[in-house]
Amino acid sequence: SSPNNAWVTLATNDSYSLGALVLAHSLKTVGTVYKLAILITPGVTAPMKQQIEAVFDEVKVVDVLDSKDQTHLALMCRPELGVTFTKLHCWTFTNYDKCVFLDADTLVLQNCDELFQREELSAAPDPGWPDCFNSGVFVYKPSQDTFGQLLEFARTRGSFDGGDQGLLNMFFKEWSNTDISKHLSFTYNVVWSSTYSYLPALKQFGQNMKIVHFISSSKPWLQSFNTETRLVTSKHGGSGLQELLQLWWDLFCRHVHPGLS
Ligand code: UPG
Repeated sequence: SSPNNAWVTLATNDSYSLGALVLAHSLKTVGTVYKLAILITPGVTAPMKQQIEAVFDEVKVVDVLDSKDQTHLALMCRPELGVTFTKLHCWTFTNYDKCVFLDADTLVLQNCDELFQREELSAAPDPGWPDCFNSGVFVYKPSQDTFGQLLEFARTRGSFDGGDQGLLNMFFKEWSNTDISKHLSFTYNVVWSSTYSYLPALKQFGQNMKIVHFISSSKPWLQSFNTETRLVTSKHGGSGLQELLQLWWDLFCRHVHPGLS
């Protein structure tokens, strides 16, 4: 039997939940043998939660307003780190041996179950500053102890970008110069930026892409979609983005939309 591993994502509201649902179906489509788990907050509505429960093996509701928990205390000092704190809860899935966290705006194109052979913390470089890893895809080992240390770090040191990426890069700062096996190939987190791309590399290596990450304005659910032709039209267009957005919408139409109506 396969090890007790899980893919983990996060959604704090219904729009990110759409991303999480499509992501889950993309993982099923590529035939992963591992579990699907998700962190949600009370910002996700009841009907959406039902859809999520039908697809994910485990749904953990994190209530950031619970005044008795450690998280809330930390939050009071730094309210701007709300979503960051929520993502850190992924370390509390201690019922799994190892996990891979995926942002809700990622899409899995090919099976990548081999990621679970990597150790904490493995991630791919961020194209904006490649000495930092992008925190949209990372391999980690759930641990209450690490969770506690991360919260303490957040409370005392904060995050240099106000988000989880700055925090995690400071906490796991040896990532940049210690162990190359913790550097995932960019193909595991192809951060799609509308402002920059290395076109010849895309042409050469594009077919190796395993996970695409639709950051900022390229979020699939924010594009316009023609319900008659079933085609998406991106304002940001160009260089293969359109095709990837279409893949997202095809999964959405086939597996997610029927459950919503
Ligand atoms: N998220 C929510 N609700 C929100 C905002 C974010 O559930 O209102 C979750 C969701 O899973 C999302 C992730 O958090 O995919 C990251 O947020 P996103 O809006 O996708 O951030 P980006 O600007 O696209 O991403 C960069 C990094 C990402 C990091 C984030 C903040 O790629 O990994 O979490 O910056 O540091």
